[in-house]
Amino acid sequence: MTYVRVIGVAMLLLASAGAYADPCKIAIDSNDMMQFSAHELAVPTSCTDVEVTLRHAGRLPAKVMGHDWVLAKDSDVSGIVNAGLAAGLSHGFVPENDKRIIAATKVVGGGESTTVKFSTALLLQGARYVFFCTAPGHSSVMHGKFLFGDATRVAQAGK
Ligand SMILES: [Cu+2]
Repeated sequence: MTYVRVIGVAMLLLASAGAYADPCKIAIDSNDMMQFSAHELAVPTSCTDVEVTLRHAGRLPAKVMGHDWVLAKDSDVSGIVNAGLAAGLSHGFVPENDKRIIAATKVVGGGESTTVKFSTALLLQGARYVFFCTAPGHSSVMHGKFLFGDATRVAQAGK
């Protein structure tokens, strides 16, 4: 039963990831309505590196509806968002050299995409990670869970 559900979710993930068959490479879309295409992302613990590609399927420019993809611990999100606001658009709403940030893309506008690659060496299996957009006001809607391993929780969330 669990096995079947895991396969179902895996197929959904593959479908949303398009050409990516590698489970260590994730694609996520965003749009002009301040939305990510997924609220939960998962990579297996066998991934030593993870590559995340953020696409913006909308039309609005980055300064109006720009999005980025930032990964951090749940408890660090609000601190990073506030520091990102202070950093401003010229820094992609991401504070420089901030140790709390596990990974961050640049900000993209409509029709653009960007990719970030990061090591999983610092990720702990079972710890709570959150991905979010640091553009002003976006993180309350544009956020989701990032799971390192733990396929059971992924299967449950996929229902
Ligand atoms: Cu955004």
